[in-house]
Amino acid sequence: MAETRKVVTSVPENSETPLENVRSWVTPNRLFFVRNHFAVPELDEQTWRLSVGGLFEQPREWTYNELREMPERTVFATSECAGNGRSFLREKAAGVQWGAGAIGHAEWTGVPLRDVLEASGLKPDATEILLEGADIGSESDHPEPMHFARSLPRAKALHPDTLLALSMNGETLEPAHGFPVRLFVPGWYGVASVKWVTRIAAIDQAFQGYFQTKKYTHQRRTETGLETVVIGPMRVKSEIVRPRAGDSLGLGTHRIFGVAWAGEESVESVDVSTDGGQSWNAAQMIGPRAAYSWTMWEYLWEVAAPGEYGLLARATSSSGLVQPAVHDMLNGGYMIHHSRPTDVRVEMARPATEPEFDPLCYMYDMAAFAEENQRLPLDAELEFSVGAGI
Ligand SMILES: Nc1nc2c(c(=O)[nH]1)N[C@H]1C(S)=C(S)[C@@H](COP(=O)(O)O)O[C@H]1N2
Ligand SMILES: [Mo]
Repeated sequence: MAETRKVVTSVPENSETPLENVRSWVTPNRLFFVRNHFAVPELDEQTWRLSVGGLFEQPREWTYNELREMPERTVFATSECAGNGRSFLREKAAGVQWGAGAIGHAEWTGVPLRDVLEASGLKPDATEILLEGADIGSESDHPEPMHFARSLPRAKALHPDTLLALSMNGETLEPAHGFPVRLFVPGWYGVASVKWVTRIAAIDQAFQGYFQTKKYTHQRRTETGLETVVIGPMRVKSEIVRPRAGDSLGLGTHRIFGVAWAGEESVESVDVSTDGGQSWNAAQMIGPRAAYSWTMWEYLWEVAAPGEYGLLARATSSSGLVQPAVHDMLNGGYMIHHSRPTDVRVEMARPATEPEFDPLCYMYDMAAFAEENQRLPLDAELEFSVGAGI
């Protein structure tokens, strides 16, 4: 049976990427995690309309074909749900109980949001761009039905890499991932990337929507106390993919393999500890290292004594931000990016079971992917995603 997403809740669908089987830089669409608050709206590309209104010189409406005729741009980027890893928190937090797999990495293609905003003459006094999805529903603390909606600060909305995405990994968006058109905000937690977009409004006040102010916020300490902040850029984080927590290994050499990402930045390095954080060793980076994109890494661990081992990985971003050791309680049930131990047992008698695989096969997978999509060699493609970020 073909591999599928790991279902956390089925109505609405919330499902994880089967992270433990990741072997390629790009996550296939059918395995890419899904985070839905409400039922997937049934949209038809013939009748779909995008209304652009508010602080514009010429408010207008777009059809799907009009949007498709605009110049396209492609960005490789990782998307992580802000609640990813919530089930591992010692103090249970409300919300979907995600494991580690509410994350994926894809090639996103679409029309820069900026081009659509400029086509309508965005007024200088617009401070935020509000995007609304066609999906509608209620939450336990908000019984009135509402659309999923979020705003972006003007600067991020105008960044050329912020896309009204039409395709993912060279394929038309799946309904679950936002067909026909979704916003994609590289480097930001998934919540910013509004799916099934049907309405855009330019506004001059802070948007007060439910998913902007009641959910998907965190606290920050200021000189005068605590301040509520809207969730934005993804934090630096790594994840050990193999071995898995609870595995029993034999004596010998083991390949510790994982991924790391750093929001709008690229990953500079990953360090691995096999003694619960007392000592650290540099991991080997595998494949591309680019802004917005996750990077694969490995560390060859030679273990000569049986026992219980706590494996840890710690990523550092290109600007020197380091993954923290503990969860920041001010983040609540979001932005869970500390190094989480992967506890394994090493036994005297057990033979090494981890199948050997050559790092070159990762490179091969990427080349095959690019070829299959009849694109340029992947290293040329990557120039698109190496943005400065904001
Ligand atoms: N319209 C709409 N957009 C949405 C959501 C949603 O429920 N409705 N969920 C958001 C959240 S919290 C995340 S993490 C991402 C998930 O995108 P994906 O399902 O394509 O992985 O979509 C975001 N955009
Ligand atoms: Mo999310």
